Amino acid sequence: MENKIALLKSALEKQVTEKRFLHSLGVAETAKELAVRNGADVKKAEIAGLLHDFAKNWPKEKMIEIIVKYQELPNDLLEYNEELWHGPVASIIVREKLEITDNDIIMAIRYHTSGREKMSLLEKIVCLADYIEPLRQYPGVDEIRKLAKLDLNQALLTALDRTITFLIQKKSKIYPLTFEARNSLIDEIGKLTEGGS
Ligand code: DGI
Ligand code: FE
Ligand code: FE
Repeated sequence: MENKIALLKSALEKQVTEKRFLHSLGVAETAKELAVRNGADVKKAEIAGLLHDFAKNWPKEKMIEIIVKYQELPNDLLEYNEELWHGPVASIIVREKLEITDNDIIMAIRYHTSGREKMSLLEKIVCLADYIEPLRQYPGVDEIRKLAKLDLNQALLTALDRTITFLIQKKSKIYPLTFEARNSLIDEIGKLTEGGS
């Protein structure tokens, strides 16, 4: 297994910039920690965290080629920001080229940027780890880091709020799955609060 991780690391290193590689190592470590804290599969978290940005530095044309060739991603993806493409593309490539067969890992990679309705535990972990790995810096990151130690859903909700606010300020389009992820988290948080205390 450690050998497998080492192989995946060297495959990743060939695809991305040095900076992106170090970010990916950070996401893998942070995803492992979040998995331990939240009772998820630690190995799956590590692999998904490591590979989530596998296609991040690919040219636009190469990403479009994969999206069109495999026809298994939502058709409207190409109508939204290019920044959303690398996760779905990576989810196909790791399966086809790196022999990752685990669907939980594949989906966590696929939805790490956009989120989606009713995200799995592993999807939440990878998405949040991406926001808070040690090398990440943006206003508000420390608050999300603190929340992540207390409550995965609240931390992810705060992170998505920040991204949505940031996109609105930029007058950018927003992919509907991001809204669906946020709405769904609010429902889940509500249900958990009703059930408790
Ligand atoms: O790949 P990373 O830089 O590590 O992080 P990421 O995969 O979360 O995505 C980067 C950017 O994608 C983020 O700065 C915001 C941008 N983006 C553009 N359109 C959307 C979007 N993010 C979400 N969640 N939803 C969008 O519609
Ligand atoms: Fe990404
Ligand atoms: Fe990332």
